Formats: sequence, C-alpha cells, structure tokens
Amino acid sequence: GGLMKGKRGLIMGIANNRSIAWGIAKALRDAGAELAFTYQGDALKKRVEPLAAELGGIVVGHCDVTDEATIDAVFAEVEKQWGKIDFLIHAIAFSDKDELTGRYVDTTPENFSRTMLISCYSLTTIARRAEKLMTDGGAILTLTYFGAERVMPNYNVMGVAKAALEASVRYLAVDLGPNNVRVNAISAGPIKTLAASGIGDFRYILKWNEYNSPLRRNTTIDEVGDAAMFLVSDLARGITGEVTHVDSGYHVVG
Ligand code: 0WD
Repeated sequence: GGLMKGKRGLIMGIANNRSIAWGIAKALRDAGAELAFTYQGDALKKRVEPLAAELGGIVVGHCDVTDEATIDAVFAEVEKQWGKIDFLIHAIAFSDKDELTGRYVDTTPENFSRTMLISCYSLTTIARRAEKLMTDGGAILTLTYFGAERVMPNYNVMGVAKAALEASVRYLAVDLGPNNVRVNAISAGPIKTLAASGIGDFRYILKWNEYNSPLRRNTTIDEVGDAAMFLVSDLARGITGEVTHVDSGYHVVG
C-alpha cells in the first residue's frame, strides 16, 4: 500500500547517498512511488545507478541544466518509458565555492549568472516540460534555504538565487495551477552534503543551528524526505506556492 502507490515521478539532483534528493527518493519509494532518476555527468552516473537500483527505479540519463538539449533528452526518455508523470523533485544548485565565502559584494557577473541559471532558472525550464507530462495533475517540489530570507554567513550569491527561486515557486504555482499542477518548496535546515561542503564555515553553521533551533538538533535527509512525500502526495492537494520549513524550527529564532 502507501500514499504514493500508483504514482510515478522524476528525481533530479542526486550526487550520493548523503544528498537530500536521496532522502526524498527513499521516503517516496517507502510510500509506494515508482521513481526515475537523472544524473549529471559520468562520475555521478556511477553513483546514481546503484542507488536507483536499490529503490527499483529507472535511470533516464545525463542531465546538465545548463544544456537544454540534455533536459529535453531526459524528458523524452521519461515520456517514452511512462507517458506521464505525477511528481518531480528538483534538488539542484551550484555556485563557485570561491564566492561562497567572504563578501557578497565581490560576486562576479559570470558566477552570478551561472548560479542563477543552475539554481533558479532550471526549476522554471524543467517545470515547463514537467507540466506537459502531468496530464492527470501533479506536484513539483524544489529545495531552498533560509539564506533566501535572512543573511547567512558566506551564503552570498546563493542566498540571492534562493530568494529568486522562492519567488519562482509562487509565479509557477499561478501558471500551472489551472492544470492542477502544484509547485512548492522545502526550506531545509543545514545538512552536510557535497554541495554544502562548498560553503565557508559550514560546520559552524551546523553547530549554530543545532544549539539554537527549537528542536535543538540538526535536520536529516529523512526528515526532509518525509515532508517532501507529504507535499507531493494527495494529502497536500490544497497546498501550492508554499515554502515549508523543515529545519528543526530554526526560522522562528534565526
Ligand atoms: O544544507 C544543505 N545541504 C541544504 C541544501 C539546505 C537547504 C537547501 N539545500 C538545497 C541545495 O541548495 C540544493 O538545491 O538542496 C538541494 C540539494 O542539495 P544537496 O543535497 O545539499 O547537495 P548535493 O548532494 O551535492 O546535490 C546537489 C546536486 C549536485 O551535486 P554536486 O555536489 O555534484 O554539485 O545538484 C546537481 C548535482 O547532481 N547539480 C546539477 N544537476 C544538473 N545540472 C547541476 C547542473 N548544472 N549542478 C549541480
């Protein structure tokens, strides 16, 4: 059984078994969903393939969101395999780590554009394709961080990109709502992943959140996974355009 039985979806953004997208994939599978996965480049292919197999999922190919042809290719493959999808998880972000430290004011135009393209615009370009495959309605979920709302040390240009991503969630919710496609975000507390390791003084941020959040502990990928499962399930059928904090409550004190 399970809440997601009979539902199929695409998971984008697994790098390894510490990825937030992996926590989400496990929760969705536990609830009965069937999963398809993309990977970025050959190095990650070798990591994603066994993880996909562990959950009985399919791998639909390489996708680098800076190359629209690779986005088209993976959506064509999903359409070929399944015809339609019910949900999509977008867990993709990138910025040059040299600019995830020091002063935001020093951000270069090249890295600003690249960060915005990968971490913000990619949701929009993917949502346009996902909507076409969500013929019975559906749910799209992305990942954001508190640095969108408040200045967090070293988060810099990524905070600006996440603010734009959260605004995108609201605009996309309005555009896709008439077709019964919901668009939401989870604002996750800090979690030690590959992407997070690029952020300056990340260990300090983890400790700070652990000591100061209402629940007095750090967020896990399984906690994000369970909330994600809820948000893409029919239990959340009335929720769209929303940013849900899964952060041990840190946002009420931070
Ligand atoms: O504390 C954290 N870890 C938080 C992460 C707190 C709140 C939010 N998030 C967000 C991230 O900003 C991101 O949007 O969660 C999402 C997932 O990130 P993650 O799970 O923390 O990190 P990771 O396991 O590294 O997965 C992110 C993946 C990439 O991995 P690497 O580390 O190789 O950059 O995003 C993918 C890639 O697989 N990615 C891309 N995919 C397609 N095209 C691209 C790209 N150009 N760039 C990165």
